Amino acid sequence: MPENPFPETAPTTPARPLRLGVAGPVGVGKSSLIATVCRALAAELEIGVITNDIYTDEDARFLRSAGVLEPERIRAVETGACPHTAIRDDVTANLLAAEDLAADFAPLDVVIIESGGDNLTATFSPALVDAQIFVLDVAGGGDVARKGGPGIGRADLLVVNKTDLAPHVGVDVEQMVADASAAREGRAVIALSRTDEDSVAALRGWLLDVLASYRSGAHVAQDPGPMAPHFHADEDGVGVLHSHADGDHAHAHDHDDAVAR
Ligand SMILES: Nc1nc2c(ncn2[C@@H]2O[C@H](COP(=O)(O)OP(=O)(O)O)[C@@H](O)[C@H]2O)c(=O)[nH]1
Ligand SMILES: [Mg+2]
Repeated sequence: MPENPFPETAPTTPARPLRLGVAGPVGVGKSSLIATVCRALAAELEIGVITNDIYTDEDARFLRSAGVLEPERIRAVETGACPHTAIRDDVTANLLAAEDLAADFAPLDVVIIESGGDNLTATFSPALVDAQIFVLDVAGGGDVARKGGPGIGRADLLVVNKTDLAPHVGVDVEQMVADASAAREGRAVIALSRTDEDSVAALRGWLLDVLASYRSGAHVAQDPGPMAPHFHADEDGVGVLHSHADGDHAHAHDHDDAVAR
């Protein structure tokens, strides 16, 4: 083939794997969803996983024991007291882990990054992930989807998880999905249960579509926006109210307002 005289106009094939974030509060089923995705796609995609735990590598160990990937393909980043910082404000540790995985297991198709998940509004920086899933579960209540927040409103995909539990917790899944869709102005919503094959197929199809769009150069990483101000303990066990407004990269904890525990 003759050399392209206009290389800058040539379609660009991304040189690195798609990075996919999975965020949402503790217990909504993020690790289980990642295990489900790995199971559904392991035969056709090369996948690596990074977990973000506060003090442990619990999520990484769960995923290794699920046996869905070679254990070495699952890496843990320990984030300290403020896990959302590592996915939004200072993403260095996660970027290094993603690059190491991509180098060690080249060529990878997808690196999935699970957030530490302590907060309803934590979102990934578009500097870290190309696309992100926000996960809610029906057991958290049918009205959560209506309450909004950056992840619920603007993540690339919202998953309403554990739909098999809906009859037991009195939640109307269709209504919850309709509320979520309204809050998201048409962005994708999937009602998922790991025991419902059709819903797993929908999730699988969504990821393959995003991957195809990423590879074609058409996909643009979106920023759902900064998380809401929130309150939690810092490294010294002192309660602090703080925000992650864009530009707040110093992530200063205002100890004047600190509340001793
Ligand atoms: N009934 C039901 N339980 C689920 C489903 N997915 C996850 N779980 C359970 O929810 C709990 C929390 O799941 P986990 O993946 O650790 O949540 P994470 O903290 O968001 O990573 C575990 O006991 C899982 O077995 C599901 O589709 N249906
Ligand atoms: Mg987890």
